[in-house]
Amino acid sequence: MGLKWFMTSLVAGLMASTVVANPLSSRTSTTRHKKRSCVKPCFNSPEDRSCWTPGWDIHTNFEEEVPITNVTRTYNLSITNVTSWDGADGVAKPVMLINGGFPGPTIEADWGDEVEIHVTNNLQHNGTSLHWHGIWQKYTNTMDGANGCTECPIPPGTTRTYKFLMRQYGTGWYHSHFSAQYGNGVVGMLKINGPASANYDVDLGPYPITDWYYDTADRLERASQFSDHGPPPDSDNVLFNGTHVNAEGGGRYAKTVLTPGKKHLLRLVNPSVDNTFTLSLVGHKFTVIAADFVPIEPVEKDTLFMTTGQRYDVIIEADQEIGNYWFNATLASSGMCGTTVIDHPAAIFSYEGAPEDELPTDPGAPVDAGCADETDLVPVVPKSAPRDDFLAHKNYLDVAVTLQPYGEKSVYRWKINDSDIDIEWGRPILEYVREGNYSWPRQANVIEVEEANVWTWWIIENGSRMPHPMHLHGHDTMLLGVGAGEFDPANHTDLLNFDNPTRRDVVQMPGSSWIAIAWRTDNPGVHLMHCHIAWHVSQGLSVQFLERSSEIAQTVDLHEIEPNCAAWREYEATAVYPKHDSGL
Ligand SMILES: *[C@@H]1O[C@H](CO)[C@@H](O)[C@H](O)[C@H]1NC(C)=O
Ligand SMILES: *[C@@H]1O[C@H](CO)[C@@H](O)[C@H](O)[C@H]1NC(C)=O
Ligand SMILES: *[C@@H]1O[C@H](CO)[C@@H](O)[C@H](O)[C@H]1NC(C)=O
Ligand SMILES: *[C@@H]1O[C@H](CO)[C@@H](O)[C@H](O)[C@H]1NC(C)=O
Ligand SMILES: *[C@@H]1O[C@H](CO)[C@@H](O)[C@H](O)[C@H]1NC(C)=O
Ligand SMILES: *[C@@H]1O[C@H](CO)[C@@H](O)[C@H](O)[C@H]1NC(C)=O
Ligand SMILES: *[C@@H]1O[C@H](CO)[C@@H](O)[C@H](O)[C@H]1NC(C)=O
Ligand SMILES: *[C@@H]1O[C@H](CO)[C@@H](O)[C@H](O)[C@H]1NC(C)=O
Ligand SMILES: *[C@@H]1O[C@H](CO)[C@@H](O)[C@H](O)[C@H]1NC(C)=O
Ligand SMILES: CC(=O)N[C@H]1CO[C@H](CO)[C@@H](O)[C@@H]1O
Ligand SMILES: [Cu+2]
Repeated sequence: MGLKWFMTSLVAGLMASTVVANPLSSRTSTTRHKKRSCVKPCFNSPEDRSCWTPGWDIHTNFEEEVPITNVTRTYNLSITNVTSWDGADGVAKPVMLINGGFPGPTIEADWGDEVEIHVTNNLQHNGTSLHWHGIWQKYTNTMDGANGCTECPIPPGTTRTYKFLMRQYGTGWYHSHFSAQYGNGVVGMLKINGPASANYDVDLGPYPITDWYYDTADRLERASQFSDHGPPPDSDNVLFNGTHVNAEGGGRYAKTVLTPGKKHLLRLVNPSVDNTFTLSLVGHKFTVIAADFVPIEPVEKDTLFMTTGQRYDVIIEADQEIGNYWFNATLASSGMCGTTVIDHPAAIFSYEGAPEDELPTDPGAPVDAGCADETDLVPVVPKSAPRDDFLAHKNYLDVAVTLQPYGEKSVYRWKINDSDIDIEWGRPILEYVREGNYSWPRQANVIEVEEANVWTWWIIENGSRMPHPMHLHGHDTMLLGVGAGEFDPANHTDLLNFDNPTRRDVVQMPGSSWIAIAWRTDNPGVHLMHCHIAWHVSQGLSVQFLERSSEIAQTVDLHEIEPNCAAWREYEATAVYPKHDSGL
């Protein structure tokens, strides 16, 4: 560690402001939370990753405090349409890319930095909008990138700037929220440096594992809604860090180099449109230290289940013989959690000094893959919720798949609380809020949550055999419990955990089951909650929570969205392609 780095950290740490800018001034809290902070000055190093800078560490309650650095990191992202691209697995296909690659550039920042991201839509015939998955956008709701909810899509040929503070740290990703467009490749990673709950030597960075289809997401989504079409398509490949061999024998395996004897931090991300994976590395274990953007008490796993949208920060210790090892992504045999035509998708983890051109030889023990979320994920910063309040104030949201006539045919629609969402790109709910107009269409699926700083309770019941990865914008959800069938308050309340349960931003709701989740109304704004299977949200599986609507205008300038909305409405009036799904 260089002296310059040390001095910079020291100065930044000493100057770090102790009060988080809070536009709701009546609620500004000036009291520092008591932290188990280091007795010695706290610096992040391989010997102590729990430290960050003096006064800031893994125990800091990051929901309430941020080490504001006054650093702004700037990125330019350009989204283009490429009719034939073979840069992933060697098979040419139509894509939409960010700065010409898949995944797009990693947005990297330190905890407490601000980012300013200029997004230019260089597509000819699609809008776009970029959502920063897992970032709460507290007091910056207009930056959430959920078109039809918090903004209008960015029309072709124009640029919009997203600017926000990194209140959280860890691993995330960003993606288009314009229909199923992210399935065409409009995806990138977020890496926010901060403390960690276990030590490591080397940060290997983000490692996305994703399904990959040779047809376009637009065509697949349109086809998969028809009842005579059969189940959603198999993915044609699974990419590891953007690459893999293909079914015809071309392409190449992704290869990651490990330093013998060292501990490596790997930031796993599942940016799929449909698939879930159970991950394993032959001969090695994963020490899991974060689930989504929430640091957890370190827990060791031989295999790790990761549904669409989720992330895991894991530490891999290179303590085996020097050699090449398979890193496998196993799919559930039920087919309910996605399917692929590729046999045993895998990547290579290679120790320095191992033979360069040899494939690993040990296939490892077969992995028993299911569709259920990991358990035993205990957040480092504990949060508990009041059990008594749950029974009095719980809400039900039932999910059901229905068939609706569509010309001569019929199409699937995913309903939640009896309505499939259908947002209007040119009329985001934030615009209604600015106008004080509460007469949005029923299919905006708006749920108003007005009371400030209270827990809200949601029991989501699943009327289908299919599991759904449920993602909430604007908050981490507390997962109180999961069970089969219908939720029965008399029989099931005792099974719920209110004492520091798992918190994260995507939870897997199993088929024919219920989940009980909770979140606190500490973030005025419009926040989507949706299934992260692209086909399901396209076909309606989403609501938008309108939280503390009367306070939103005190936290963000709602006029900010208007120039882009005006440009979008002008474009949409003569657009080549019409909107053909929920818009999300
Ligand atoms: C950031 O700027 C604020 C306001 O100018 C200042 O009070 C604070 O000390 C600065 N923090 C750092 C780490 O430079
Ligand atoms: C972004 O683009 C602008 C305008 O072309 C340019 O001035 C700036 O240097 C670019 N910034 C980065 C970080 O690439
Ligand atoms: C992408 O290019 C193809 C082929 O040139 C064209 O048909 C399609 O409309 C374009 N899509 C967008 C969104 O620009
Ligand atoms: C986006 O572009 C694709 C072609 O690239 C097209 O199939 C689709 O309909 C377009 N969607 C919208 C809403 O413009
Ligand atoms: C992922 O790929 C990028 C670009 O090729 C590379 O720089 C990075 O090291 C790779 N990450 C891992 C964990 O292998
Ligand atoms: C891992 O992938 C390799 C290469 O496809 C395969 O031979 C091996 O059987 C797989 N192992 C597991 C545990 O899935
Ligand atoms: C579900 O929809 C009904 C009818 O629109 C509404 O009265 C009810 O409040 C909704 N449920 C929730 C939890 O918002
Ligand atoms: C509210 O917005 C809707 C949809 O744009 C519009 O039809 C209606 O007239 C507006 N209501 C008021 C009171 O402005
Ligand atoms: C609770 O479960 C028992 C056994 O499964 C069942 O007989 C009983 O009806 C359930 N209670 C309620 C209130 O549904
Ligand atoms: C809302 C809803 O459809 N709930 C169903 C969820 O699944 C169980 C078991 O299949 C059914 O009993 C519920 O009716
Ligand atoms: Cu779903």
